[in-house]
Order: sequence, then structure tokens, then C-alpha cells
Amino acid sequence: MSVLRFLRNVALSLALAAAVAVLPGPAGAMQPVERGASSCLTPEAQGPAAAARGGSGGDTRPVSGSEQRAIDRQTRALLRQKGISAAKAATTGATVPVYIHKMLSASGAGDVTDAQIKAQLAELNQDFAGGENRRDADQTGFSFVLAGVDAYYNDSWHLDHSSSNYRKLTRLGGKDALNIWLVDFKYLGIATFPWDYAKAPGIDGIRVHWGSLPGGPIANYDEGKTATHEAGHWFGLFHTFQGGCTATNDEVSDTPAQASPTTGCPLGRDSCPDLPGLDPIHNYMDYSYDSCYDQFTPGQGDRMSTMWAAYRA
Ligand SMILES: [Ca+2]
Ligand SMILES: [Ca+2]
Ligand SMILES: [Zn+2]
Repeated sequence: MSVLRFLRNVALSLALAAAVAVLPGPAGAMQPVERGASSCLTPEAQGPAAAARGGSGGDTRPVSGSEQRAIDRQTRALLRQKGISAAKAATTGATVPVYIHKMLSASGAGDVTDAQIKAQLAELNQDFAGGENRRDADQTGFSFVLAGVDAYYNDSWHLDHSSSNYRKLTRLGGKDALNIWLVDFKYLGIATFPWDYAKAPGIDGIRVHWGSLPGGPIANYDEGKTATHEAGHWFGLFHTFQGGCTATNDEVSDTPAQASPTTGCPLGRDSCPDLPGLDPIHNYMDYSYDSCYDQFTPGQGDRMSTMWAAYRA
């Protein structure tokens, strides 16, 4: 994280803490959220109506084109070491244990119900099974089972402060376990990548705004698909706009290239008019509204399987 970005986040965190302090209860703690860490903060971004998944900087650490190629070389080398062919790796599936950590304020703000957690797991299972678009969505071979739910009452952790620290202290399971920390921050979610697990296992997982769970209070992002998007990164997917209008872009051949993130659900958007296909606005790895999302592609399914075989199996 750049110093500038860090300072901006600190400033925002302080502003959020101040705002939360004067607003009562979980509903009052509702704050504007964005996917991307590098989005510019504008006055308009101060209300829930401005909620968006974020800017082009994204909700993961940035990965340059040259680093993408280095990751691919490393992935191929790991699979060779394990004696797994590329074809076999691409068919890997798994049942993923999920640990939900409710990072509540000292007074209990940011809580979600057991029914919401159950609905979130059902959403993940539906989305990774291609259940929202029987014609075009991939059955990825991944399913999810709830392994545990815990709650912490800590104002600092609730606002995602000291996140490296609290994640190391609370993370459960091995490299195959999806840890979901539910927090209150300016993002919808933030994720780590599988190829970073070995060097930072303690922080592996996804942080998700508690208000984005099914039935949550964030307009347009209240169907639990933020967790689906962030889990996509955790499995090794980039955004569909990674790399912009280039032939390689997100390294998935069946997602048309896209110049920039989508907001809302603009049918017919074509931000790379010189490259084939309309923008994949329905793809879980774009920034569209939850109601607009309905698919991972077969190519994305293959990439997630390949990354799983290399880094999480
Ligand atoms: Ca692509
Ligand atoms: Ca196009
Ligand atoms: Zn993302």
C-alpha cells in the first residue's frame, strides 16, 4: 500500500469512527462503501446512495502485467512439482470450509443473523454452481460448508483497523479454508490472492462489509454477491477489467476485454469496441450491481481450479 493511500485510509477511518460515534445502532453505522482502495473520495461519496464497488484500483493488491506473467510461471512450476497436468488441474474441485468472523463494535453494531449467514452460504453455493444462469454460467466444482461462526467485540477491529493483526489472531483453518471477516469499512470487500498465501498465511481470506450480506442495508449490494466477488479473487481471479483493452487482460479467454469497471447494469456496454464481445457486465468479477451479476465463465472456472490445485489443495 502506498503511503498516500495509507494516509487517505487513515483519514477516512478517523472520519468513519467520528461518524459512527454520533450515530446510534447498527443502522446508524451504515457508511458509504466502495470496492476499490484507490477510488477518489468525493463529497458525493459520503452517503449510502453513493455506494459503489469502487474504482479501477480495485479491492486487491495491484498486480502488474509482468507480475501476472511471473505468477503464471510460478503456478506452472508448482503444478509440475506436484505432477499435475494442466488439463487435470483445470478440473480440480473442492468443498471449502468457511469460517465467518463477526467483527462487531464493543456495543454489538454490525451484527448479522444466523439466517443471513445461512443465506450467504447458499448464495456462494448457488453462484459457484452456475445456478444463476443455467445457459452460460460455469459449474466451477467448488462448494462451501459452514465450518464456524465467531464474534469479536472490538471497536477498532469492527472498523477494520489493525487488520493484519486481527486477521492473524482470529484466522482459522488451513490454506483451503475461506475466512470471511465481516466488518464496517468504506469498501464492499477486500480479498487476498492464493499465490500470496505462502508468504502471508495469517491474513489469507476476505473482508466483507457486514451490510452486503443477503438482506443487508446497502442498496444495490444486498444480495450477498460481494462475498462471491471477493471469493473469486481468493480463488485467483482478476477483475474482468484487469489489463484493460488488451488481448491478455484478465488471462481468461472467454471474458471479453473491458476498459474499466462497470457501475450499475449498463446493457450493451462495449468499452473495448475494437476487441470482440460486449463487456462482461454480468460477470461476478466486474463491479456491477448484485442484481446484474449472474455468472463465472468456464474459463474462470478453469483458472480457479488451476490455482486451487497449485496453491490451496
Ligand atoms: Ca478475458
Ligand atoms: Ca468489445
Ligand atoms: Zn474485486
